[in-house]
Amino acid sequence: MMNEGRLINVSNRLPVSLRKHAGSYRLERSSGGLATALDSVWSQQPGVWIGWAGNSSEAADLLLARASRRRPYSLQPVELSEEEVAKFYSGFANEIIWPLFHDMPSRCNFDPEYWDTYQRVNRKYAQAVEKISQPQDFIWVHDYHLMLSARYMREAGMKSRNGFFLHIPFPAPDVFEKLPWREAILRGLLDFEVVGFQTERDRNNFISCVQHLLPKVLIEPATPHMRACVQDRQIIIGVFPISIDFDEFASQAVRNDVAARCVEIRERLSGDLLVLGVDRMDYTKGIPERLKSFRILLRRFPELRGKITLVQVVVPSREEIPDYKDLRLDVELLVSQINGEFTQPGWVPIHYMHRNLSRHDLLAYYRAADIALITPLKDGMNLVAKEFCAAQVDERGVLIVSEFAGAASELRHAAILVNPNDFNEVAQALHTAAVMPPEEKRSRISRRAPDRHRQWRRLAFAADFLRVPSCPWW
Ligand code: ADQ
Repeated sequence: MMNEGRLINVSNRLPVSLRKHAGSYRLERSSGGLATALDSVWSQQPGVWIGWAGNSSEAADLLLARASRRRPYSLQPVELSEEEVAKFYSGFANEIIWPLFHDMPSRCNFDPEYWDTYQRVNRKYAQAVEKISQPQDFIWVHDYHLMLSARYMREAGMKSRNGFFLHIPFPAPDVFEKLPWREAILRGLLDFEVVGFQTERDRNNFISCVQHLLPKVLIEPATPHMRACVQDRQIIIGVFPISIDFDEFASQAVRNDVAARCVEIRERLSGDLLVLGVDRMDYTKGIPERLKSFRILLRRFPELRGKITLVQVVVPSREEIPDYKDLRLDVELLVSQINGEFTQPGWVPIHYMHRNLSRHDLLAYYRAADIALITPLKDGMNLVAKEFCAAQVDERGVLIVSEFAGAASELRHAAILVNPNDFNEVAQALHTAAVMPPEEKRSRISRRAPDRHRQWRRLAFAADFLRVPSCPWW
């Protein structure tokens, strides 16, 4: 480490959330990709993580302080009122930016009150950072909830260097320009010193939006990155595909207890072939579309009935938002329709679980699966695809992945790529995977990590981000 300051990580949520059960608080791991990815990056790193803990009270603060003592970094909660949670988190972040950035503008609710609260809460996070940071610290802000925070840190006179990483896609200009506050968001992002994206596609979209909506900003190459010049400031715009801890996943997957659980799972399932879907319950993950593709498979290839089983695991997510409640009903209806159409004595085509799996069980399912079916309609990266690859210690699984997931560009040599909106194509890909000879499966999946030392290294993502010229940290 070259810098003497601390790393201050800022995200909407902390990696742990406080939940109230029977009158007392409990700490749980926050669900979702950001927590998984950053918790693994940060596991050895001293510093401070600032974010919302899901609840606040004296008892809750005590639990967080205790959790901080077990980690190399401390957890610093930001308190949000019920109204702020409704209008900032559920409202602006998840009813406007989330659907818009995933190319679904018709799902957006452009309520102007959401925008007011978004600005106010971004200021609140900036104040929380200001309170504990020193000039030599590096402030690393994560994701679409906090795109304006650098503006407020600058207004407060803070001198620490900072960077921003977007975990979700960035849309093309024809979609982004629908946002009523489009220039303010772009200017807010350009208030950071480094702006990072998951893929070239996202960075190119961001640059096109800047060129289109802020024509006075000069964009030039700063190999391997790009640079935006705003008055006397220079902002690095880079691509930093998020990585997982490949070696840790692989070494856990090979453990005897995981292998034993994997055997148990396969014995309990009646079909010969196990197809696995693992997702947060989110309309961007393409779960209903995947179920419809599976139905087409069973209709077109009757010889697979009784032989192929889809295990679909979904972790509950954002249940307070109406679209998410509707999605759950749609998914459950489709599962029961398909099971109603095809179930035979001794075989149920879809096993559906609506819950969080432990890491141990998740790894056992990854190992037990013959095929991983990962078909988001759009996704920043998709860590499930990478986790499945890392768990392939026997090199016998086939990965089918959507061409609209960020992970597709890195895994294209190992996976079968599909358009998730083309149900016939997905059904055909499933059939191809189902009849694929073992040598071909092995040869494909062995190409999952062609450049393992760069792409999968434990801290590759963070190291690359923090090594850019304006933050010589690592
Ligand atoms: P997410 O949209 O949450 O992340 P993803 O990258 O797939 O999507 O991560 C989901 C995480 O949750 C994975 O680590 C997975 O193992 C875990 N998970 C999912 N279902 C589970 C279940 N039922 N039980 C237990 N664990 C489960 C956002 C962006 C992504 C981006 C990540 C990281 O939307 O595009 O890849 O951030 O940058």
